[in-house]
Parts: sequence; C-alpha cells; structure tokens
Amino acid sequence: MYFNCVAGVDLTPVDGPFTIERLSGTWYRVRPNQSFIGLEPGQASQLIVIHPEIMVKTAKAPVGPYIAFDANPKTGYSITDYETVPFTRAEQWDHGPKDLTPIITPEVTYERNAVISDLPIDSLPPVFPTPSTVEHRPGVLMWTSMPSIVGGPGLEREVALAEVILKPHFVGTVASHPLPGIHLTIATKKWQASPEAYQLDIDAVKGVTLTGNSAQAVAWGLQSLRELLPVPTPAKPGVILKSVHIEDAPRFPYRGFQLDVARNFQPKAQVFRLLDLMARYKLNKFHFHLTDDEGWRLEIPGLPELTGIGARRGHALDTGEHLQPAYGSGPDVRDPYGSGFYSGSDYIEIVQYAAKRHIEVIPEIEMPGHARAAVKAMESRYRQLAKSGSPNARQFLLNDLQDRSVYKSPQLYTDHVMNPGLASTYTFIQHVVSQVAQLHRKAGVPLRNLHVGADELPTGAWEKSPATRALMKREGLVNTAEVWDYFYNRVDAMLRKHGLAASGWEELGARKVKLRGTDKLIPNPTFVGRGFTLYVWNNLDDAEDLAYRMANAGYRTVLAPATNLYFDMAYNKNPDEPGVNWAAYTDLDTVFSFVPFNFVRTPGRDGLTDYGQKNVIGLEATLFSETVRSSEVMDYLLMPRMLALAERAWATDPAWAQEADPEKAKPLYTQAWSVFTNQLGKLVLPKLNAELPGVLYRIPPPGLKIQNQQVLVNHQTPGVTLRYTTDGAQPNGSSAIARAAISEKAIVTVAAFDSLGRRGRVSRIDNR
Ligand code: TNX
Repeated sequence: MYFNCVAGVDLTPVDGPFTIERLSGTWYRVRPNQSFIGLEPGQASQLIVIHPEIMVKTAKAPVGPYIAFDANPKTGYSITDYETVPFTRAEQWDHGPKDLTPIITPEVTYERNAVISDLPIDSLPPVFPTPSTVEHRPGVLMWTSMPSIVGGPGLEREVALAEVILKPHFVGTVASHPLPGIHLTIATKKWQASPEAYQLDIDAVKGVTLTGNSAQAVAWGLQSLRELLPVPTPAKPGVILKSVHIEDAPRFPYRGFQLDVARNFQPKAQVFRLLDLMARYKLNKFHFHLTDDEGWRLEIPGLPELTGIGARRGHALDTGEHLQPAYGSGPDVRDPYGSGFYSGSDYIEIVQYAAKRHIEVIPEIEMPGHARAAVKAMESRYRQLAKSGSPNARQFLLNDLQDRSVYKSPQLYTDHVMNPGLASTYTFIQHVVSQVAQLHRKAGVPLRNLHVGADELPTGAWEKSPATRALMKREGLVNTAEVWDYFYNRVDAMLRKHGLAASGWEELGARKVKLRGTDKLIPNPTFVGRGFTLYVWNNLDDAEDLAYRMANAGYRTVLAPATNLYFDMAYNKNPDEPGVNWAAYTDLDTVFSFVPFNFVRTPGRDGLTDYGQKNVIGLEATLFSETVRSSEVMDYLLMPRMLALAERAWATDPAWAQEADPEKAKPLYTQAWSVFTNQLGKLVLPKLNAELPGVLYRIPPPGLKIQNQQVLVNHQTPGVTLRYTTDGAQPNGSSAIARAAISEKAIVTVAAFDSLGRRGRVSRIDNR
C-alpha cells in the first residue's frame, strides 16, 4: 500500500506484520513482511504509523492511499473509502505546558470578537482598500439609464471596464446616454508621484470625473467606483451616487500574490478568477510558482519531457514516464491536481488576461533546488536519447549522474537539485528563459521580471559531485557558497541578455555563513547593487530580522513573512481547520495587524533603517499548495485573508502602527479592526457575492458564550446572519435567527450565513 504524508513518518521498525519504507520525498510504501500470515475476506489488520512530531492538523495526515499487488506491481488501485478520523485526544495537538497556543473554542472566539463594534454602514469608508482621502460633498448624482463613457487616448480598455461595471445597473433600460456621463483621462496628478495615483470625483452636475497618472491608475479608480456603486438590483435599474472627492495612491508599488500550481495544479479558469479577485482589490503582481519538485506546469517548446513527464504524477516504480504520487494525488495520472500544465497558448491567455487587468505576471522557474520535476524529466530525456545513440543526449541534463552528495531537502528529497558544474544545466536554463520570454512576446506583454527561485539548497548538495568539483577547481571556488555565486552570476548574465531583472527568494541575495558553528544568513555582498529583487519569507527565530537586514544592505525587498502572509498556514490551531502550521497560525487579524516597517519583536535584532525602508517595495502573500487539493480549499485559504493583504499593501500606514505608545496604539488598532471587519461583512463581501459569485471564502464560526444561562452570539464580520438550532442539527437557511441572546435550555448550534445564504463553520455550546 502506498500513501503520501506531508508531515513525514517515523521509520523506526515496529513489531507487526507490516514494514513501512520511504520511497522518495514524503511518499511511503507499506509492505507485508515475513510475519504476515494473510488476511481472510472481511478480516482486518491494524498498521501503526508514527508521526515524529505532534501532528495538530488533520491536513497533515496520510493521504492518497492505494494498493498495488506483487503480481502486477505497475498497477495501482486507489483506496477511496478511507477517512481521517477527527483528532480527539489532547496529545494530538497539545505540546505540553510550554504550548501557549490555544484551541479556539466558541468561548475564545466570543472573547476575540467582543472587541469588534457593530458600526453603521454610513460611518465606513465607502471604498476598499481604504483610499488616501475621501471627502464627502453635498448632492447626489442620478442615472436612470446607462451614462456615456468617454475616455482619452490609451484608455480603450478602461472604457470597456467602465461599461462592464455599469451595465448590470441598467438592465432593461434604454441606453439614452443621459448627461452627465463618465470622463476618464490620463493626466499627471502633481500631488502624487506614484504612476498608480488617481483622483475620482462624483458630482451631481459634472458626473464622474476620473483622472489617473496612467491607464493602470484609471483602472484602479474604476475599481473604486465599482465599490461605491450599490449592489446591482435588476428589478430596480438606475443608480444614485453620493457626491464625493477621492484622492488615492498605493502605499507600496508591489502588491503581490504568489500561487503555487506545482504541488497541486489549478485549472486555468481558477487562475482567471484569482486575477479577477486581485484586480478588484488593486493587487498588481501575480507571482506564478510554475515549477517545483513535484511538478513542472508550463509547456516549453523543444523540451516536451518537461510537461510530458514533469507535469504528470501517477503510480510508477521509477520516474521514466512520469513523476510519482505526491500530496495525495494517488495512482491515476489523470488526477486533475497531481497532473496538469498550461500549454503555451494557455499561458499566453493568462498573461493577457492579467495585463488587461494591469497585473504583471512574474513567472517563477525554481532553481537550483526545488527542481526535481525538471531534473527527472531531463534525466529521462537523456536516457531515452542515449539508448538511441543520440550524440545530444546530454544536452539538457541537469544532474551529475556520478553525484554522491548526501543531503535532504525540507520535503525529504535527495535527488532534486540542478548541478552547477554541468554545461548542460546552463543550456537548459538558457533555453527555458528564452522560451518564457518568447511566450510573453507572443502575448504582446514583454517579460520584465523573472523569478529564478533560489529557495533552500540543502546543506551537503553538490559537495560530492565530480562535475561540481571540477568546476571549483577550474574557477578557483573554495566552497558551496562560492559555487552558488558563480551559478547566479551566470544566470543573471543570461537574464540580462533578454533585458530581464532577476527576482528570487531571499537566498538569491544571502550568503550562508557559520556563526559559532551554526548556520546564519547574511546579506551577500556579491550581488548588492545588481538590481535583484528578494522575496524574504523567513522571519523565524534568528532570521526574524532577515528582511530588514537585506533591505538595509541595499537589496530591493518584497516582504513575504511566513508567519503573517503565508496563506497555506491554517487560520488557527484547531485540528480540523484546513492548512498547515510550520510557521504560525494566521487568522484574518494576523494578516491585518502586520506592520511592514516594524514587525521585528525580539530585542537586539535589527530594525529597518530609513535607507532600508526605501528598498522595501511591497508585500506579497503566498499560497503554497501541498494541502490545496481543490479550488474550494484554495478559495478558503485565500479569502478573506487576501483582503487584509490588500488593505496593508494599498492603504497608507495606519495610525495604530505609527503610535509608539502601546497604550495609545491599542484602542486605535481596535477601532481600525472594527472598521475593517464591518467593511467586509457589510460592503465588500456582499458586493463580491453579487458580482463574482462562487468565491468560497471562509465564513468563520460564531463566538458563543453563556451568561446568565443565556447564549450570547457574536461574529468576526458583523453583517452576516446568525442562525441557530436547538436539536443538534446544523442550522440551515430557515433556522431561527439569533438576534439577541438565546435562552433555550438546549445544545445550541449556531452558524453565520452570508448574503448568498451560504453557511459558514458551525459553533456549538451546551446550555442545558
Ligand atoms: C517553504 S518559503 C517553501 C515552500 C513550501 C512552503 C510551505 C519557500 C520559498 N519555500 O517550498 O511549499 O514552505 O509552506
């Protein structure tokens, strides 16, 4: 029997009729051993699998089990009638007295929600993310039918966007284009240097005047107009808009989101929907994690094996034809999350779809680590060609077949790195880079930034490779850190030939050194001033201040801290709450409360200097997809946290973050948090539901508390409808509404329902 387990399995032999072995990465096999005497039909046998750490999350349990029989070892039979039983024993999640992270009970939720006030809609900022300034003016603008939309040169797309936004409000009306209309123009807003700054005026007489520093700025202004418009009601066409003057510009030029489609694939339609979401909330950089150990998701002309082998996963005893199961993809190569890739024309469509929404696609090609899909695909290509005697068999080979290095990646791979000592490695990179650039050219959207990975080369890699040793001798390189510099020097040179700037994870600009015997990352002097952009994710332990040290040293930096902006982290510790937990539990307020310029908490670590601050170009949230085996899970982990990201990345530095005195900062923060949660519950999410239905964002469970024998109920996003039952059943759309305290003496089950009647997570309390 085979299975995957992202959390790893303890392989210490245990007594019993089965033996567990690790095949590669976190892919395991269980085999009957000598003491196995067979199973009669209907008979059961127990296998104990020990996880080396406290698991906490059911999402980390074994997944994708299947069976293969010795008589026919190449065929796997999926086991679908299995379940992960809920964790019920404290030792499954409790680390003991030092464990300060609570399980989130309905009572804890109640206390957390209690700081949120229910605010009237009129008191909320009418646009999300919060604009720099909003001045309400007297009067209202009324349209009874579709207004005329006039745009200056270069604004054809924005005129079309304005039409898309306005049309649903005038269904059934005759387009008489009443005055006043909508005027879109590009003109320099002197008050703001940002090319994304816009000014939006709504006036009873002059209509809507939207001026931006660029077409992109005008598009953002239209998103603001969309937020100002009421939810379209086809039965009552027409629009009444209050007069307002808005001046707005983003805090950060880089407002990004990274999607990993390598670990588990997402179809093109889901990528489009993500881009729609990003555009709504003015996020402008889509970092597309297209390759990793477990998948290569972009067709590259000339290298059919990359997708033919590297984009497919299924049961196999070797990687000659496709990769092996990972993250629960099971034995079947048709699994839609294990297998899948974007063809050249799919990719062109994605790039164009993004460009239309003023979003830059930054593709990522992972190297030299996290590259197993490419390494195995190129090894298989080599073997095929070598068999037929081709002189070019080694042309694109990525690994040194004589490599005896001993290393292990965080995902437990031992054979997943590109080798810097092979000329063919550079031939491969050169080919891929030029093909990706070519796809962008075909899309009519030139590639400007390419993310070249640089994540987590495990200690020990390359060290016993004859090819790398020969390189070191030739070039006079004394250690792996120097080989690393050599490698990225060459990669950078290739990128430059295509006019591309290199981006990478922090290690692109970091040097691994030893401090009193332990590893430490310092800013790498070699590449300062090269124009690299570093995405710094590690803010754990003594890397807490790494992002600031990089920026202070002169590296252009994007903040992507794992504790606050990694959306594969679960919202909380509860075992059944989806997601993982290696960095943190990341609830909505963990994202909302992130202070980009002052997040280091431990005394003695570095802060951000004024010089460093200029190098921080923005924020990025990521979604790594080890546990994202459906579009539903993707939506759930993404939203509404993406809204908190958008607010932090776009809105000006909030007052609470600038206040040095914690006593004064606290009430300011609480007020801002109330405003944000009320905006979500009353404006932003209902609007999203109406205009882009089907985004299955997380609707958190209500908070519950018993007081004077009554059940008090509250919620994180005021504005939802709270319904309850007293018979133990899950509430539905016709269950009683919890308007005030619930006094029934019963087990009370409560859930929130959003504007589309979708039920959120359920809370329960015993009031008998
Ligand atoms: C770390 S952060 C990784 C990824 C994993 C992720 C899971 C980074 C650049 N590398 O390879 O998918 O953690 O959270």
